Amino acid sequence: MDLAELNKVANAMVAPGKGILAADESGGTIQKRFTAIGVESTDYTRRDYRELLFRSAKAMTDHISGVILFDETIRQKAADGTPLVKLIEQAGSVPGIKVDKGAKPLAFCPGETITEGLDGLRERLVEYRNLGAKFCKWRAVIDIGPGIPSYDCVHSNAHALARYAALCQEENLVPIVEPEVLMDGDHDMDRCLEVTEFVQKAVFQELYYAKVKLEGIVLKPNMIVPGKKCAKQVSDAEIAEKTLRVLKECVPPAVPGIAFLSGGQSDVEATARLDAMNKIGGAPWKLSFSYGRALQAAPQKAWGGKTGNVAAAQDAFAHRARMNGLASLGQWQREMEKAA
Ligand code: 5MM
Repeated sequence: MDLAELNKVANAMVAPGKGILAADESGGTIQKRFTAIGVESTDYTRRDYRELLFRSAKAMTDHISGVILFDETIRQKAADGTPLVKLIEQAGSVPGIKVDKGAKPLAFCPGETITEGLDGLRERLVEYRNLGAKFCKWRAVIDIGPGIPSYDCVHSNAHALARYAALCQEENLVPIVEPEVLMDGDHDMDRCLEVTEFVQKAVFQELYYAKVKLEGIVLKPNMIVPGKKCAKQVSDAEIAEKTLRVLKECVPPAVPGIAFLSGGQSDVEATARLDAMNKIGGAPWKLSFSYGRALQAAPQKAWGGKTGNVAAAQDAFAHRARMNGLASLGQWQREMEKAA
């Protein structure tokens, strides 16, 4: 393991004014996104859509530090034959890859999942490295509901995340460690806080046992928010304050950066809350983004599968990338959204 190299890549992934584009939707998820905009999901439409994102020169160069790809995408070529990975590299961005095989039902834990993909992972990492990946991603999913999450679910997922992260570092790939506490449901903000704290503590304990070097990871957590169906919603300021409070309790300062997931927040909400955290300031790690939906909802809508809409989709993507880049510096203003 070359820790200096891992640390260099991790720092590049959370470079000031930049963040990560999560474009690693698996087949089922991208189909759902395309269905919502009336586009059939085929090899070609998926390629065309992702190519338009990666060819958004200004967005990619100025505000996207890295891109998380899906297995299909890391092997795909643009319409002119250039590998999509090359487009990302040419923009000065770092290619990465989702290596988990998805969340599957956890035995004896109804309603809960365990993320799978450890079998054969060492060999897959070697292949992804040869295809150009510099970092990886593994997402654990923790749902909140009556009687859940269970200790088994939290512990099993934390253990799997740690085993994945150790394998990545052995192969000189930076692991994005993503324990996502879902915001579905009607639980309040305090319940999200309590569960997130439990999950983060478990994850960092397992990372320690697995000998993972924290200087060579990027953490991708949820923010502390009330469930979508909770009657009591709260201000961006409160979300920012509580999210920082929990993360300071759990995340050692050796971690170079925290790149949040958006998790179903609207795109402007995800930006406003990241900005609010950076405006508070004083955190020992960089606070950035690794958004999927919050970066892509607008370009997907603008594109709608039509070649004539590519420029409009790229403009929409560039706008969201810039807004989040500013939020990662605490320099975003709501009026900038209206102006656009
Ligand atoms: C882009 O969405 C990712 C892939 O999801 P599936 O494996 O279900 O297809 C997802 O892992 C994503 O990287 C994170 O959940 C963050 O995305 P959001 O949309 O929550 O910012």
